[in-house]
Amino acid sequence: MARRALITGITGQDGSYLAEYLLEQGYEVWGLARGQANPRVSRMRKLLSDVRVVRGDLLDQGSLISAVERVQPDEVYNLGAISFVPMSWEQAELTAEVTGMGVLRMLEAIRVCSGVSRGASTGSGQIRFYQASSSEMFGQVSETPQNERTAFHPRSPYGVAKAYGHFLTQNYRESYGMFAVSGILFNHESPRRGAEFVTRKVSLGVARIKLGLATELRLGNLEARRDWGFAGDYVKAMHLMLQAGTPEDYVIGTGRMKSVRELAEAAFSAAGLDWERYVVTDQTLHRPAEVDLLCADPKKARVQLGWEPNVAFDELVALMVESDLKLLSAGGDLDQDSSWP
Ligand code: NAP
Ligand code: G4F
Repeated sequence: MARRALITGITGQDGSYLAEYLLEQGYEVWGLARGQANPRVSRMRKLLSDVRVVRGDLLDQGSLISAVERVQPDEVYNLGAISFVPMSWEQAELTAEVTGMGVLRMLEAIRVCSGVSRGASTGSGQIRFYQASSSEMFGQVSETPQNERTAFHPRSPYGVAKAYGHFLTQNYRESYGMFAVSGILFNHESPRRGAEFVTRKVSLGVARIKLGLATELRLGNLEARRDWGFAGDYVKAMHLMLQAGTPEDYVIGTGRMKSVRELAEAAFSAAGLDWERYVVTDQTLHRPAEVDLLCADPKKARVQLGWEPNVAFDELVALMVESDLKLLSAGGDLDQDSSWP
């Protein structure tokens, strides 16, 4: 019988790549979708017609219990979150509820539905749980590169909410013997990345300028450095973590970092343009507290899971620019329905 996976956050970037990958592996894939008439659900259905949809919301415990009861999954991937860091200052309580408490509700749904009790051991037949933890938890980093033992010092309400979800996942593993793991993923991007994140903002900005639809690109802190990889590579790591013999947490990243300035340089250059002529810095885009740098040490994932990233930074940037040039040339815009190529 096909293994069954339930993915929260199915309408997001990672949900789409993970669903595609699991379908290729022969899984029956279910996606949890929220809202009465969520336009992102129809966009997802266009791309992934084989995904089955179950309604539910990370804010609603009962809906998660119903979803788990209905789907009877072998694996649950909790990717749903408010994931845009600046929004977490504007709606800190909502971020805590969705990104933090949502983890508790999902874990409880699994615990209740599978009848797991205290002190059980991680046996076969259990629902395996993946939590989308984040390198934002490292925040003001205490060492570079960051590994599974690096201390957390989150710098945003989002990072704090993710740290709660991370520790709770560990706690359910230790308290109930659940096969519950966290992937501490560093920034990963793609042509399906939300337009609010800096890589896609830049690739879309370059495409608009190249096509004569804009004359400048406004950015915030050009000195921030990130470890950027390709989302398609990272969802494979999520799957590998749930196939491992023992439940453990892993850092996933490339081990290389670039600044936002270098990102802009690479993206404009991919379109044959000089970034300095178009990029304007805007103080209003700076954050109340910044994460200056993030760089992964993915050694544990390489050694224990055999995971390695395949797409390098320059290749990733070029493919995003190329994709946005095609999208905008074909008359696409950023309506929720058409922002995915
Ligand atoms: P994304 O594109 O922003 O997708 C977020 C998803 O969460 C969307 O499907 C959204 O659904 C869903 N969601 C929001 N509120 C919800 C609620 N109340 N109930 C159920 N679902 C809800 O994020 P992503 O880039 O794919 O990232 C996936 C996960 O990995 C997130 O948890 C993110 O925080 C984490 N992460 C991402 C990165 C990265 O670089 N991409 C790195 C580390 C960790 P709607 O369509 O209904 O809004
Ligand atoms: O692309 P960003 O918004 O991503 P950020 O804040 O690193 O968060 C992403 O990665 C996390 C993993 O580390 C995830 F957990 C999280 O869900 C999300 O996917 O910003 C990257 C950097 C920041 O330092 C920001 O200050 O780019 C800088 N930046 C400079 N100008 C900008 C801009 N960011 C955005 N979004 N827009 C700008 O105009």
